[in-house]
Amino acid sequence: MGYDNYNNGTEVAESGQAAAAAIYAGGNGNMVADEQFAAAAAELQPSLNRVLSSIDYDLCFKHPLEHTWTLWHWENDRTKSWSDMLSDVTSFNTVEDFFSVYYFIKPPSDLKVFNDYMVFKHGIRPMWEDDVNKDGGRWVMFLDKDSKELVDKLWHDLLLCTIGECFEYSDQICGVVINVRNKASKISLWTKDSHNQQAILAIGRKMKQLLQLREVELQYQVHKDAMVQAGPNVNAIYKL
Ligand code: MGP
Repeated sequence: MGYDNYNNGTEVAESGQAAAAAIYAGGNGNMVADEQFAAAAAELQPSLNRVLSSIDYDLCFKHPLEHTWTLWHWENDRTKSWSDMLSDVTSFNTVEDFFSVYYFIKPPSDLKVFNDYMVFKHGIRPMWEDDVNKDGGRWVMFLDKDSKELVDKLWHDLLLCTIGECFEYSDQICGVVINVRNKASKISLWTKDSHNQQAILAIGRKMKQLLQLREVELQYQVHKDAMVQAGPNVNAIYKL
């Protein structure tokens, strides 16, 4: 598609030249002026083509992300198992496609309670059981007293930092999740190795700094603990 558009620049320029020549053909019959105009137009044509082509190229060029990411949606339905409530919505691998998705879907503040968004590297399912997550954990913040605007902003900022690869040890990052709940919405960043203390702490400190969390506490919970300690009181192995 990109190259089709790129080539259109030349076509537009050529048709512009033809139109100019056609208009000029109906002129006052001054042959010298006609020839001078034709010569000048021919001389300018290559630069005009280049300008039009580069405008077209800039308009069709998308900025690639380091990874392809998949957006998942989870919605509570008592008739289904937890994993059956998950659906894979779409994937994106450019900045432009990310924003098309981001502005198309509802912000977390417009979601009903017991709805989640998950954005994970393509190929990783947003669940404890996935091979890449099974030895991992998450940095999680509990947003109970915070405004909906702040929750939307934190989600937006964490998404951008994650897909924009702002974290050191970004190979450790699996994805991000927001759980919209009555008691406290939760935003988390999932990492793949809960034994890699150095990477976990570097990621947590960066998250705290980039999102300007100050008083908001971050807790690192291991997925294997979450599997057996269902409920809000999962042990945190690090707190920042
Ligand atoms: P939750 O949706 O992460 O938190 O987990 P919520 O709703 O705030 O509840 P709380 O328990 O943290 O207070 C709720 C429940 O969903 C868990 O107890 C599991 O039963 C199920 N669940 C959540 N996750 C992330 C998974 C998962 O990855 N795999 C499976 N099998 N079940 C999960």
